[in-house]
Amino acid sequence: MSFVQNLIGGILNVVSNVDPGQFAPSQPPPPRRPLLQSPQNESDEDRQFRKVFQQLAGDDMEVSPNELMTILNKIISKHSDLRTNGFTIENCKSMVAVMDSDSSGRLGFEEFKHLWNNIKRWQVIYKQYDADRSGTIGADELPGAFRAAGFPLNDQLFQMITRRYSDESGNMNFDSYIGCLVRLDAMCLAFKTLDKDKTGTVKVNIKEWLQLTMYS
Ligand SMILES: [Ca+2]
Ligand SMILES: [Ca+2]
Repeated sequence: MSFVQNLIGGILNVVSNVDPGQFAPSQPPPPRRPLLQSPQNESDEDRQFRKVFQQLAGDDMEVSPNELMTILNKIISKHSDLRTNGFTIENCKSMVAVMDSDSSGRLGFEEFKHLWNNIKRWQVIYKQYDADRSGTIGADELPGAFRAAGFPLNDQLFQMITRRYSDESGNMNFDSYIGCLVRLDAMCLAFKTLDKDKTGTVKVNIKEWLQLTMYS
């Protein structure tokens, strides 16, 4: 067998005993609506969030990868219990790409709110599952944390994720953890969207495959 066949065979073995029906990706953001036209029944919290968003996004009313990086790094500097080397521009570009449902290259209000709510929820889980209070998620803490986030993966997938997102000792920093979950959540959501008849398999053509894998 060639290297590529081996590689693909390996990936299929890892993925084949995972039931996508068990995954609980977050709900997709609702369709875009005019930003300044705030709905009548908007809650105080939503109104507050809209104001914050307007400040963060600047005149174009959209959050670019650079703006996202600034925001996230400002926030984590206030949380000493979250160990991180800081969010990199690559990480932020990737997060914007997978969350950018209208392909504008930046995050509009609903897209950003969706990401924001997920980060808030995942940050609580991170602290909760950092059992030894090291500020990182160790390989032994990872399965519990990801299950709590709605992703009961199998051991092989957890090993793959550790290899890709953790340091050499198997510890995952907060920035990698968020980057990984944003991607996992978006990919599971994309799968569910493509798997219209809920058979657990999807059929994609090369154009769809490349759109999904290259803009991420
Ligand atoms: Ca967008
Ligand atoms: Ca830990």
